[in-house]
Amino acid sequence: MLTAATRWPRAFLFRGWGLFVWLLVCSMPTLLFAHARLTRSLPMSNAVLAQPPAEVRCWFSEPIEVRFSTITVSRATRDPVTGALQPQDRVDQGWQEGSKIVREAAVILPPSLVPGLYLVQWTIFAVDGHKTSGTFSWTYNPAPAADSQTPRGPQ
Ligand SMILES: [Cu+2]
Repeated sequence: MLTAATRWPRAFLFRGWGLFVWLLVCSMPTLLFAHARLTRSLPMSNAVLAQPPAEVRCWFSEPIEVRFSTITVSRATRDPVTGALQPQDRVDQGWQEGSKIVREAAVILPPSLVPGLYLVQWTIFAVDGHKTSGTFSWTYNPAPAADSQTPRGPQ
């Protein structure tokens, strides 16, 4: 028969291990607990586009809660010393219509984009409540070099 003196330490130990294991698992970059990663985007990271895109579309490895997630697209400048991208004016016009829980989501861009460098910043909540975030950038250049990437449509 267990006494109060043996029960309490055991319960405490169990909770301590549970917390430890939970923290360990959640800090591992695996699919075990469905942390959502960005798997694909259009425009692609580092793309140089001759035509202005109408949207920025992102695909994630797990379903995300759109209501608690954000994707913003901003004009950006590159710090000449560090090379880091600094967001300037936000240009996107918010989410496209769609479901509240999706693996694929897009934000609308205005019809007239100024040529330049654009930074996409995403912060998303997977359906398990875990938050992940990241950035990527692309360039709209109406007169690109011959070897530039143009993933979208005919010229
Ligand atoms: Cu997770």
